[in-house]
Amino acid sequence: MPKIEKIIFATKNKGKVREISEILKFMDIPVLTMEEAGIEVEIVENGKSFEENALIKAKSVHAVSGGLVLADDSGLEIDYLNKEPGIYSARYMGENTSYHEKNMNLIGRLEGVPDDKRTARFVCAVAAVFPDGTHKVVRATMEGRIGYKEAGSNGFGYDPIFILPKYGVTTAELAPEVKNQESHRGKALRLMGKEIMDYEDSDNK
Ligand code: ITT
Repeated sequence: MPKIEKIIFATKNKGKVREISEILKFMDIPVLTMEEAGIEVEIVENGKSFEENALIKAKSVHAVSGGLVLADDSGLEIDYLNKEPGIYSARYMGENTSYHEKNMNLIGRLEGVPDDKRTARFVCAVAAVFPDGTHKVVRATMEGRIGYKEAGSNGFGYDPIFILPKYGVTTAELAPEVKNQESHRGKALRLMGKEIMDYEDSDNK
C-alpha cells in the first residue's frame, strides 16, 4: 500500500501551526504549512458550521495541491452569550483587533455573571481531503469557563481568558504539551490520525 508521504495543512494561523506540528508528531508524516508548500489560494469561509468551514478550507487547498490536505476550523462558544463568538471567533470585532481587546470585551460582556453561568468550550473541526478526493470531518471540544481577567502568555487567541477547571488555570498558563493533551485541537487531530491510518490501510487508492 502506498504510504502518505506528506500532509499539507490549510491554515494561515501561526498559533495553530505551532500546535498542529507538535500534536501530529505521532503520525511520523511531515506536515507542511500552505506557505511551506508554496500554495496561495483565496479561501471564502462562508460555511454555517465549524465542519463546513473546515471542509471548505481543505477542499480549496486540495483543488490546487492534490495529496492529503487537512484543515482546522475552531472557535470559542460562550454559553451565556448564546455561543458567541462561535464560528466567528477569528472575525469577532474585526480580524485586525488585538486579542487583548477581544478578551477584555468578552469579560466586560460577562460582568456580574457568576461562575456557574460562565461556562464555555473550545470547538475544533478537522477536515481531511484525501489523495483520491474523498473526505472526512471530525470534531472535538474542550469544556471550561471564562475567567475574570486575562492570565498567561502561552497559546494564542482566547487562551488567556479560558479556564480549564481540571487545572484551575487558563489554557494560556498551561505548558503547551498539557494544552495539546487536553485541547479540542489535540483530540480532533488524534481522531483524524486514526482516519488517516485507516485510509492508508484501505484499498481505495
Ligand atoms: P485559518 O482559517 O487560516 O486556519 P483562523 O485564525 O482564521 O486561521 P479559524 O477561522 O478557525 O482560524 O478561527 C479560529 C479562531 O478561534 C482563532 O483565530 C482563535 O481566535 C480562536 N481559537 C481557536 N482555537 C483556539 C485555541 O486553542 N486557543 C485560543 N483561541 C482559539
